[in-house]
Amino acid sequence: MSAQHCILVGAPMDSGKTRKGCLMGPDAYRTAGLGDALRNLGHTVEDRGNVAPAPFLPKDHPKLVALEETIAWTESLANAAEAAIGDGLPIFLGGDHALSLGTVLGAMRHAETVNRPLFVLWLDAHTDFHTPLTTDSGNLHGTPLGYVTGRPDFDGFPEIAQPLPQENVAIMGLRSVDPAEREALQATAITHVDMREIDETGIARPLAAFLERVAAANGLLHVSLDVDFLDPAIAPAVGTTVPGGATVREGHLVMEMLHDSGLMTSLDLVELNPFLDERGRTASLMVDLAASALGRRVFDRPTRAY
Ligand code: 5AB
Ligand code: MN
Ligand code: MN
Ligand code: MN
Repeated sequence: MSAQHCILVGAPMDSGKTRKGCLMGPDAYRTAGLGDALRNLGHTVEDRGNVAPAPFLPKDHPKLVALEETIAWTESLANAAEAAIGDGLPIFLGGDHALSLGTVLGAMRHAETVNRPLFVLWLDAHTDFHTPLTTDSGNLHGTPLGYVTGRPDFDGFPEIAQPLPQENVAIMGLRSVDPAEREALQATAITHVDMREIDETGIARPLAAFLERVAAANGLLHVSLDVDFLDPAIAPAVGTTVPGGATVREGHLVMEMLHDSGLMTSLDLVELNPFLDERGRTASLMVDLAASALGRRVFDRPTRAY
């Protein structure tokens, strides 16, 4: 992949759940040296600063956490994402995973404009396939894949004119799926790869198969990397830790394959909660993973103790 114009877009969104701290994520990535890491790989880097939510009036809801604020972020992030994807390779610095309600919507709008199909790779312990009606926790960071694939009951959110086709979505890293999500997902054509399958066959095989489909369709590829895709022993800075996640090498291998494919057109880094980190190790690991996705090779990597 040749030199890219990388566009950093901060999304200090914290409304997708009750536990606070993800709003510090964009500054943690900047502090951990994301911009320089990408520049050292020969890319140009433009930091557009942080997005703010559209104006909103908070209301109490019997179940959903910060619904109005999350809708407001979805509106502003969809606009920021649509604009940035037309200008280069945006990297959205979260912020919790509810930010993908907006970034994927923006990517969908851009894909429609350039008349190419959008594919989404979701690297996560969770499926994030709830609707506002099926969620038990009321945390909307568990809903973005439900929203963009056109599931119902997202009242008040921007209308999804043309949902993302189920065949264009792959979720990898699964190990915590709620019963309602499991039942709904099983009835879809969404590719879902759990940790058992990754243990048995490795992550390279299902990923290569998905990337081949993206390439064959001349698709755009949005990648959404949730910190909890990684094992909490190596990535503790996340509210929703689930043991048994991806290793450092599995994470890097995914990113290296994405780079070699040349297919990735936008990237979310989500759910980092710097308040829960240990001496910045999770932020640094996420920066290293992003660098691998932008061409850093194993033999170029600085030695670093995680
Ligand atoms: B994350 C859970 N399914 O709905 C829920 O971290 C967890 O963006 C959602 O993947 C986790 O609250 C959302 C139990
Ligand atoms: Mn997630
Ligand atoms: Mn998750
Ligand atoms: Mn199934």
